[in-house]
Amino acid sequence: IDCWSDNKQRKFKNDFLFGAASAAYQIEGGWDAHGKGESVWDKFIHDKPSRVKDGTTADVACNSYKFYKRDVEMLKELGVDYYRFSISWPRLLPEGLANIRNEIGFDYYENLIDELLKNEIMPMVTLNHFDLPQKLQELGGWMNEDIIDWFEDYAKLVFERFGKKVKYWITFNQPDTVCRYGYETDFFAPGVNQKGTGEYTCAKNILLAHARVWHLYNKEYKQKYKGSVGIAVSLNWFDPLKNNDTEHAEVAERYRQFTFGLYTNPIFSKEGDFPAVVKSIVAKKSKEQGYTKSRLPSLTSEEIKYLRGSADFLGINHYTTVLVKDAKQSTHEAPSCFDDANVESSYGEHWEKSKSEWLRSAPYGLYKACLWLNKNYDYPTIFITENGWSTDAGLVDDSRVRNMRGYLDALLLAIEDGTEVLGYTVWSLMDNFEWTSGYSERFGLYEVDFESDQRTRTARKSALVYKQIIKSRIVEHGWEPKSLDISGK
Ligand code: PNW
Repeated sequence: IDCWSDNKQRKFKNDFLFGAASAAYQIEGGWDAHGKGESVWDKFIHDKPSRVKDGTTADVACNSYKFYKRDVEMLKELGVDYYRFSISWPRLLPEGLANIRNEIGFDYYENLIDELLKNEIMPMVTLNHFDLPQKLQELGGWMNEDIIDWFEDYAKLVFERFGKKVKYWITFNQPDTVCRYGYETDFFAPGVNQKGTGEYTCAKNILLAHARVWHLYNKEYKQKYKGSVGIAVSLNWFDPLKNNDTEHAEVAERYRQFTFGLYTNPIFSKEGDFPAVVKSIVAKKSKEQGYTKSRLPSLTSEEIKYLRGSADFLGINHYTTVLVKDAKQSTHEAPSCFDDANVESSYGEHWEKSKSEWLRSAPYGLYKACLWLNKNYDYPTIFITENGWSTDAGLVDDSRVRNMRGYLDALLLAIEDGTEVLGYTVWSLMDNFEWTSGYSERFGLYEVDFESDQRTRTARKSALVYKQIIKSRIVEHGWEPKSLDISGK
């Protein structure tokens, strides 16, 4: 029980939606099957396998390309309302552009969607979850503004084919992660490592690509299909290291703007544009560093208008809380987006540790993040598009259960205080390829045996607990499953 709990029994309303998430590259495998093109992640890892901690690849992963029906069966076992998955752009358009289409790829997603609908599970589809077609990267990827057209062409083909069956769309998963780790550094694909400008240039183009596709849907499909289009942003909470300290509070706020604010301010704030504090700091540092203009590109007044309000909902991928203080003498390489933000981060001493270095359990952060969004963006419509926990392999995952209950409690409080939340999505339905951590960090409600040809999936304890929460719509801390058999057969 959390210290801020008052023992009042809160309940999720009947129309509150529960889901589970995955992403194409992390689960599908079939990396070159039946005409699929190469993605930046295929190339990133094939070129240098040592980039992955355990030396594994996602070439087969969970083999959902073959076993997607089993995935739907699991979703059915859990009793979720929706499944958040992503489409691999290079599986549909092997070279990224609309001139060459891989019909087998379209059929794969059609089959998956039909299987979901047959089981009364709504598809929530992410158009791009990190796996950009490599051919487009060779043309500059997110650094080339032509990509706004390319992304629109891709989205149009997807809406034409699946618009009738899919009501929830997400343009991008964590554009912040793509730009910061893929373009500013070489930690993630495509590993461009352009310090000082990589993140900002990428951010502008990816935001405009998002807005283009929201406008496209709004104009051409909204009336007909009545769906909604949002964006999923990495939105952890940043608290001041020292509470009740004005300087620390300012630093935490600055860091919020340098991380998620860069992406949410242009779309969800009343004034639009990149956050004022980011604009002024980057302009000032750029000048000191001898640049002729700010490393942060400016947005024209038309672009600001075009971006503002260009989402039907805000998807938040929320995992943890980080405590920050000013770095004073920056320890970060300059110029870089890290030097611009200039903070040092740490975690609460007593926060439970997961298997991932960056992930500690601090549910109150979700509550605070929601209140911040309400205050700054006037009660936006929110989906929790990801929340989860990593462990070692093993079916009894009590730490995941604790974490999930804590975050759902926090969410209930945020809702009680007026937050407009449509649904909650667990990351992840099953263990999968955790990017550069390979299979060493398990996020699944279902364990996957990566040694077996069948990639056998088995429910963990947390799967049974989640099933019970969905059914009862309350978070019962003492509840224990009678057995680990979820199938009920
Ligand atoms: C998300 N952080 O990434 C991604 O959307 C998923 O594909 C991924 O598997 C999952 O979370 C677990 O990592 C994140 O440092 C990566 O706070 C890093 C952070 C958060 C989310």
